[in-house]
Amino acid sequence: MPTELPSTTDFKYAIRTNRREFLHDAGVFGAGLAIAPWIAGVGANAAEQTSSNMIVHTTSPLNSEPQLGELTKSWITPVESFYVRSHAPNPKIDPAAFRLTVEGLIDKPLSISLAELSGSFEETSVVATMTCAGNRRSEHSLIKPVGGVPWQAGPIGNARWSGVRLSDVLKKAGLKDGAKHVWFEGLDEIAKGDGIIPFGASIPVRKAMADADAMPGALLTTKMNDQPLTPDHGAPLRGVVPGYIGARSVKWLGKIVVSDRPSPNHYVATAYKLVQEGTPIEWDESGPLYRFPLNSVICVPAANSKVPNGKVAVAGYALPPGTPGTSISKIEVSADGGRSWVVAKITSPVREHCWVLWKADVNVSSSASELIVRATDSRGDVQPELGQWNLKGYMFNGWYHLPVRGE
Ligand SMILES: Nc1nc2c(c(=O)[nH]1)N[C@H]1C(S)=C(S)[C@@H](COP(=O)(O)O)O[C@H]1N2
Ligand SMILES: [Mo]
Repeated sequence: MPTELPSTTDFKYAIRTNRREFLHDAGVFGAGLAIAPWIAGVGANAAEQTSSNMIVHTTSPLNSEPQLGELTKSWITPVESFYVRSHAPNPKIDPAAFRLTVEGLIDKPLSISLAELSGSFEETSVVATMTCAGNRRSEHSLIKPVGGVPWQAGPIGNARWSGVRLSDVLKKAGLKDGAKHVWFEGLDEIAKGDGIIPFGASIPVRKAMADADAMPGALLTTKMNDQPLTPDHGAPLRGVVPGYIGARSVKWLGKIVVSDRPSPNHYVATAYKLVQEGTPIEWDESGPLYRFPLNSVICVPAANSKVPNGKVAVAGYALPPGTPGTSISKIEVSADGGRSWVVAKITSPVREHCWVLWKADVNVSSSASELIVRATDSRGDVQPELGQWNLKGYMFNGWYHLPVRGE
């Protein structure tokens, strides 16, 4: 197995080489056999299957993702099928005593109860996709092993989030000159080194204030799919930042700080960055991740299914990048290793910061060993053929390969 990335300037080539070497060393590389057999189900070994049909990676804290086939059943993901990614057990919060505090570079510090929040600010809802930066992490490990929860392609979901606009709360507090970043702090207690830290995030003030008609820059939410937030998803209050990786949408939100710089919290200052070696210098050189990348995944049929020779019904999701105003414009599926592509039919609404669901009838020959999907966004950007390996296994968005067995 390769232990280091070649120091070539052609990173794409390096990845391909490593992937081949990996397969070769693992004894499964053969002529015409691509990476497919390894993709689905990778990392599932340690995970536990529950009656709720979720793949549970860890129980305390809970880290779980749905079976892919569940995801394409509905554009809005039911809460029961929505992944959970928590760094510590759910904090116990008394909603009656709960206060959200707002401090920092503002004119008027605030301490707001849940009743005051819903009573003083206009309620609004948005449909937005939440996805973990570690979605598809198990595919990084095919190139070179990475640590962390071995997510398959299920830590993603689309929900209707209801609450108040963050911009309205910041306007009430009054932003001072020099206010550039908004920090969020959760009420959870994460053991880190010798101490306990909360989960934290931050977003630029400009993003917080960037409300469009149908799309707020960020929301402080109390409901998910028109029901009160569940403890796993951050009750009683969570931030939701459309277009950004899930890590910026802080659950159990207790504190907001307005600052001239990004949050020094571990999950902004160190984690959630793209690094290769992970040297202290490299961490310092890298900026925090914000927007999620263009992506697409095949959810049906299940991995390693036997598919008949002839037309096969294929379905999945595609996510536009978190670039403002960008939506999905095309999804293509190939059953011949990328030589020819069938354009899929989009079966859901098409919006910025939201996934689309799609389906396609694809002609599969008896020799086919995999199906591939790739998406194109409204700016004309196409998903890259190869995912870019990084130490923490974030943002994997290479063409998705689904292994199948032709008849
Ligand atoms: N307070 C707090 N907020 C958090 C987290 C956390 O561990 N603690 N995890 C983050 C990460 S990494 C993701 S991907 C999303 C997951 O949201 P979900 O569990 O509601 O799906 O929550 C984010 N917000
Ligand atoms: Mo995440």
